[in-house]
Amino acid sequence: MTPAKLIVRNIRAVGVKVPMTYVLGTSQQAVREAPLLLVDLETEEGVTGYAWQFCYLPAAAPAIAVLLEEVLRTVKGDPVAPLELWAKLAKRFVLIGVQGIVRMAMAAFDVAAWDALARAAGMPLASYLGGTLRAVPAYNSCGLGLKDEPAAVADEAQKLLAGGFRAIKLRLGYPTLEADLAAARAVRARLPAGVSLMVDYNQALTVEEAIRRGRALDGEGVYWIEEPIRHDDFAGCAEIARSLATPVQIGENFSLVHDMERALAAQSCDYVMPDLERIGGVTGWRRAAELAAAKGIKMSSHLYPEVSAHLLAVTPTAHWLEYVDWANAILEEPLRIVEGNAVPGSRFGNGLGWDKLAVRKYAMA
Ligand code: SMN
Ligand code: MG
Repeated sequence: MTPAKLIVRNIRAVGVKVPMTYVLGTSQQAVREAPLLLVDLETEEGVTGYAWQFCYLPAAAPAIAVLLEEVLRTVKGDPVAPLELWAKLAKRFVLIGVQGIVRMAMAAFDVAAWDALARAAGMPLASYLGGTLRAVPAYNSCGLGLKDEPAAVADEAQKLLAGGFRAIKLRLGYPTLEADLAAARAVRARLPAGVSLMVDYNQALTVEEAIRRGRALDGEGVYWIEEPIRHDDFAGCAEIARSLATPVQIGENFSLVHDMERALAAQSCDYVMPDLERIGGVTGWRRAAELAAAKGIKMSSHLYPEVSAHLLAVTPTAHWLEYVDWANAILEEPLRIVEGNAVPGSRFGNGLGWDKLAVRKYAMA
């Protein structure tokens, strides 16, 4: 059998603003609507590959769409060969820099390219990458933002256990250590035994304060402390990781694999959680997974649960899938959660497909 040959024909990108079931109240900003960019890679052969991207700010959606126009100008007519196209695009963007939203546009294209290849081969992405489609342990990362009352956070935590989740993530970074502890204790007290609690500071603290608050949390049964300080201070993260009993988790801000290499060389964390669209799409994720395996570090995902479920199935040190329901409203087939595991459907490719009516309803103006 000759492998299917696909040629890049067109990229379509549509911005949507989807209401979130739970407000994402981080220490930095509260997000109530998810600005998503839906990316379709069309090939001459009629196979289409899909990716969605969380844009953080609505303004980034049209900006990334414009960069995807430049991606298309660069690779139109080329065979869909993600490694080669990544290299070609990296050269095209070298002067502006393969970072920020340039890198996100490249990553969205890469995710859609791998999807098209797996669809053309008639295989789920995990199988196409040499693994087996399987259920992946997931934590519910919806909601649990900063709130005025610890009891309100605990009420939300209880709702988030629906679906049989065995772990949830609490946002911290209140004005005081006491308020952090009150929220963590209120949630912990409401969780059944055996349910893990991760906490995420979203870079709110200084090194000194992170050690102070982290030591207080050491006695609270927290599963990991995420991004306590600015994401690129790897020496500071290393000092915190050395000082605390609770594992330190970072990675959603790793920009491509070389950033993760620097983080691991600095021993800045106990666990890693790269973000599909910041680490460099499927191509970047696979490089990160090899690196994590070589270093023996457990690797979780950040956002993008549908595609990450496939990728964690081929990640040797796979740890937790971060579940968010943000894309459910516009997906033909939302990712299923069964007894706390993410269970990918048996569709070909990464399983994404748009509910066209919903896309029209939530389209950005
Ligand atoms: C997060 C994710 C997406 C936007 C803001 C914050 C958070 C997480 O850090 O890890 O889920
Ligand atoms: Mg985080």
